Amino acid sequence: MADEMNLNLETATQVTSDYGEEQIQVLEGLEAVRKRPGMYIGSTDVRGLHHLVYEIVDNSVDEALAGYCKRIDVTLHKDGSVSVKDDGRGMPVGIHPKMGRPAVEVCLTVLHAGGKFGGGGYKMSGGLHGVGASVVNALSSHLTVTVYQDGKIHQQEYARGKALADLKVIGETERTGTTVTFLPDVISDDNLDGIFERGVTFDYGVLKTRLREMAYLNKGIRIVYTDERGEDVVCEEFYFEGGLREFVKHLNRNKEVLFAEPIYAEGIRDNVLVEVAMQYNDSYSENVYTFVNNIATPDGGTHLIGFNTAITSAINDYGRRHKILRDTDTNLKGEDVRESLTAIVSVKMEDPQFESQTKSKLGSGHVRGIVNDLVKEELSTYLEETPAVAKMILDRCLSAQRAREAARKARELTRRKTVLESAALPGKLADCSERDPSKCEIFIVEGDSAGGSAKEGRDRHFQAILPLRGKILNVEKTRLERALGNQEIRAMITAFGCGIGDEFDESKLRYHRIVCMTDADVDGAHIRILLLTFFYRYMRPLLEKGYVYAAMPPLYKVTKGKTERYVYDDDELQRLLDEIGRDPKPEIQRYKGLGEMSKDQLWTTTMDPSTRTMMQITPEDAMAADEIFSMLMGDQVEPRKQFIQENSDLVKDLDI
Ligand code: TSJ
Repeated sequence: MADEMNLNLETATQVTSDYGEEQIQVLEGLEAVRKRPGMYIGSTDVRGLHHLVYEIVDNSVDEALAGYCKRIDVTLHKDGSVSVKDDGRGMPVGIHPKMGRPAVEVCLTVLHAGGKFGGGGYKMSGGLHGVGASVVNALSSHLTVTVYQDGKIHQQEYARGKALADLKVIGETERTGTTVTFLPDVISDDNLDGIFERGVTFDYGVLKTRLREMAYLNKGIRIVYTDERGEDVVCEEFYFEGGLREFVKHLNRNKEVLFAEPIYAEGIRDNVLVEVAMQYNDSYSENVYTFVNNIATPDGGTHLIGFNTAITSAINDYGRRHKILRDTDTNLKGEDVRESLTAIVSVKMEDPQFESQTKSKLGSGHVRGIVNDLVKEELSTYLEETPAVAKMILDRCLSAQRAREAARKARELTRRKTVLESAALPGKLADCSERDPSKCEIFIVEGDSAGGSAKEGRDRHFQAILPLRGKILNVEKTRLERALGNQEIRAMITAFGCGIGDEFDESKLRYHRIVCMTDADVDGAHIRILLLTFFYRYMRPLLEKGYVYAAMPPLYKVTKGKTERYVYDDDELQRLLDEIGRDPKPEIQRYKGLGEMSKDQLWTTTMDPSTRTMMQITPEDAMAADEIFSMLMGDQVEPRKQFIQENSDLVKDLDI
């Protein structure tokens, strides 16, 4: 590590005695980048284009991490170029001893010449590509670097990686810093030798998300993002004093949280900087995001393992010490302590090792112990010092543990039933006589009375009826896992015959149309949301293959003289009244539930394939339901009530 720069140059040039030869090697290096851009930036589409910006911004972020830069400006210009400006020390302009050229020029023209210039500081960011500024230069039709240093402004320009002239002093200044402006080499009619696909341009939102993430991951850095391309200039500033703490709050912004301030730990050990923020919310999902050198590691790795082990052990230890976990209780598992948890684990280190080619999983072994030790110590201290929060966390984890146990038992029950095969069909199921699944339909009907009408009204050759009692959702909180323990849900699983989750087997499905038939009111919508959420999480292929439908029962029956008309919503009712007239008064019957319809009415309006309307439900519909479900099942009753009242239409129309 003593002089990474020299080392890199040696590999890049091999023969270092002769300046001319070095220059030739340098040019060949950048030619290689233009020949195989994908090897350096992944692709030449819009994603590759954005990588250029990240690559340059990383240099300024490194300067900030070294403690010398407070603000970074990123500006998209009208001509397609982009500027990155920082207020750091300014790139070194002195002559590089081996290359005999200014260090800034070496950095921008020699492949892999990034990193250190002899001084202190780490190359922390840019783990994913980290290919260096010279690659960006090689892939830009034009690039200008400006260095503000020691009272002078230095500038040099390049085209496709080659210097157009020597670095020159162009003026005087009081400030310090570095600005790079570059125009990506995009193919066009005027530029057939370009690199990037025709028509690619910077996406405001994509860059915004990444720059904001950078600001969250590096507390105290101010990133000012300006888009000058439109008629109005757009400018946004990202600055988070709390860093990861604010990141976690942002991720939890739409959820109830267990305690207001995220738990935060930070420390540096063996040259590895570790930062962690965590906060529980009222959902039942786990959201733990990990980063190495500001790059996401979606497949986790040693830092994640260290974190998981640490929180599991710290929470168990606390529970034992304070007798919240009794001697007879089993230890909480990792999944119990991570349910409802939102957390960020960020490590910054030199030379991280990855397990996969895509760098999505950290492999460096020593990081496991470092993160584990630090998080365990800090979290244990926090729990001891904050007993009220500790109690809430333990309660939450214990309830997750109980739910896990219940879910296991429920799964065993349903599994046993599928093993017993058709003999175990639920007693309430009125099955059809047809055995070819492609001809069979099953109506899931809310309530026993509607179930009764449906059983009488159906065509028993191909239509099966499974009545559900509307009870499922009257409980304040329902975990899906707990729903699995519910008799009605179990009846559904056995009736369908196709199993759930990992054991799902489409070939065993007994009906190719699964129709949710619920009342057109809030309770009905509620039940439908549970059903869709359940399908979405445990039987998603059903939705993907288009097997799931919502029945469309009418809201009104309008009778005038001898004509009867069924009406499906309020707008339609008004239109009909306009059409047939309101004098003499037509008789309007409003159906409050399916149970109010006679068997014949139910057949004609909702079940008869030749007259009914049904909505096929897509996985996207179900996903929306799943999200709403999480909100509806939140801890607080009031927001839920309010949501249902305000959105009864939306809830009702989820499947439309
Ligand atoms: F590399 C680059 F051209 F892409 C680029 C570098 C672009 C931008 C916008 C900024 C930078 C940059 C580099 N900002 N700050 C620095 N800092 C240094 O290069 C630097 C300065 C001083 C010392 C030292 O040890 O004295 C060391 C370094 C690495």
